Formats: sequence, C-alpha cells, structure tokens
Amino acid sequence: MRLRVLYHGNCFDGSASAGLFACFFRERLAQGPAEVAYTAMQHKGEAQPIAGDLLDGDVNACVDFRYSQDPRLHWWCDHHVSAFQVPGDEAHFRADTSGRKFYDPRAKSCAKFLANSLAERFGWDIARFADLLQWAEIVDGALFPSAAMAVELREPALQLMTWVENNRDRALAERFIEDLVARPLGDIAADAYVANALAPLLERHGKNIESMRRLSRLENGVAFANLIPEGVATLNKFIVYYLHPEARYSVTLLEHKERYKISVGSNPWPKTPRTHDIAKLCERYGGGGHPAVGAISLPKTDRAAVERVAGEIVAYLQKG
Ligand SMILES: [Mn+2]
Repeated sequence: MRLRVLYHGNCFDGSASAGLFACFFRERLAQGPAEVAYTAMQHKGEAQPIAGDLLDGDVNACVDFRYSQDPRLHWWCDHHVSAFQVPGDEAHFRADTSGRKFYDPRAKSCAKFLANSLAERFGWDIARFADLLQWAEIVDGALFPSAAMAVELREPALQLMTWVENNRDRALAERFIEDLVARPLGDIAADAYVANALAPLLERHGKNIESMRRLSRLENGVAFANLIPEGVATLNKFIVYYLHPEARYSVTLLEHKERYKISVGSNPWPKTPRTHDIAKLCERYGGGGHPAVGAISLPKTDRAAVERVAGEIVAYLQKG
C-alpha cells in the first residue's frame, strides 16, 4: 500500500510532520507492505490549487501545507493562517466529516498538533516523539528564549533546522524525515550527511551576520535590509533581531535562483508588541505565512517592482 505525503519543504516542522504521518501510516493504516513517497511543497506567489496529479497514492496526505478540495486528498493537517487560498476551500473543510482533516491556526507547530490529533482520535502512542515535538514548537513557533540561542545555533535541533532550510538534495531530505521520527536529534546532527553539509552553512551563517550588520538599517521600529546585491538566498531570520533588539518588524529582500523573496517578520522578543497581521499583509501581494512571519515571492523579471513592494510594506509597518 502506497502513501503519498505532501509536506512543507525545507522546513523542520514540515519534515517532522511528514515523518510523523509516515510513521502513523506504517503502524496504523497500511495493509500489507507499506511504501511511502514524499513531495516537498513550497509557497508560490499565486493562490493555486494543489495539482491533482500530485495525489497519486493509495492514501494521500498533506501536512504543514495548504488545503485542497481534491477528493483524492484523504488526510490533511495544517496550522498556517493562509491555509485556505482557493475560493470554497474553507467551506469544503468545514463540511468534511471524515475526521481525517485537522486545522488549528493557533497551533505553534503542525507536528505537535498532528501528533496530538492522531493520539486523541486514534489512540496513537506519541510519547517517543516528546523531544522532537518540543523542538518543533520552539522552532516553528519562534519560541526561542533569546535571539542569541536562535543565532548562535548550539542546540542540535537548531543545527538540524539550519540544515533542512538549506538542503536541496531530495534523497537526503527524505532520509532526514525518516531520521527525525526514529533517532535522537543529537545523533542526526552528528551524522556525516548533516555535519558535513553544516560546516560550510555555519561559515556562511557567519558571513550573513556580517552582511546584515553592514546593510540593515532600523527606522521607526522596522529593520530593513536589501540583501539582493549580496546574492543572499536564505538566512537565519533571527539575525536581524540579534543585531537590532529594538526592532518590532523586519523586511528583508533576498535573491533566490528563480525568484526574489521579500521576507517579513516580527521580533519574537519585542520591546513593543506586534500589532499587524503579517500573513494578511503578505497575502495582499500574493504571499502568505503566519500572523508573526510571512513572505512574498516575486518573479525575477522586475527588480524595481520588488523594491517598490518592499518600500510599501516598510512604510505600512512603520505606521505602528
Ligand atoms: Mn509549520
């Protein structure tokens, strides 16, 4: 019996959620030999339905990623505020009586919400995942006690977070998913496939801290940095608050291979609390995310448009 799991790619919580569901499938759903296939999903600029041909398993699940009305989607679990993007999605979900679709936008992590849902409804034993679930909450909920912990990356879970956000090897992404639900986090972080890739990442992380230090400016509570000239594609989103503890919000321009990205966030350790809903703000420009953090991805054809949108967002956030 074959399971297809769609999951939020390059994400600690998405990977943990995928691993948990695969585990549940093997233990509780599979009849006969179990086969699991994974598909990493990414938030794109357009509110498009999930392509039906991705749902090709005997059982199809989507975790930590948006809803689909496709009848071939059998299981779903998400906590993104922007989970319902296509007209009719939310009504379709509310009308569902299967007991296999779970949504809670207040959940800090999809992994813990999914595990708790499966434990409550199906009596599934999740005690062995306690450490993983605690870290999924900390990582995805940005519940780090300090910016220093989030930037200095001494904890194994934070090294794994850094690794998965940067990994582009599909086979390793899947090995990682399976490892997360089978091995202690310290063991995985020490394994060669993670440790070898992590060394240059940590070196680049150090350089990113320096780029951010040089190019970011704090004005009226908003830290802005255009990292496109440095060719930075991804960086640890807490660096900006490590350098600007007074910032309420941050707006960072990044350059991916095929898209520009505007990353918008709020300080998890604010001196003045957040008042804006960042997911809603990003949705206006075709992006999405959570109330506290979101992103917009734009085509690389028009750099002026990216800078204009970023300017509008900065001005909006500066108004308090
Ligand atoms: Mn998540």
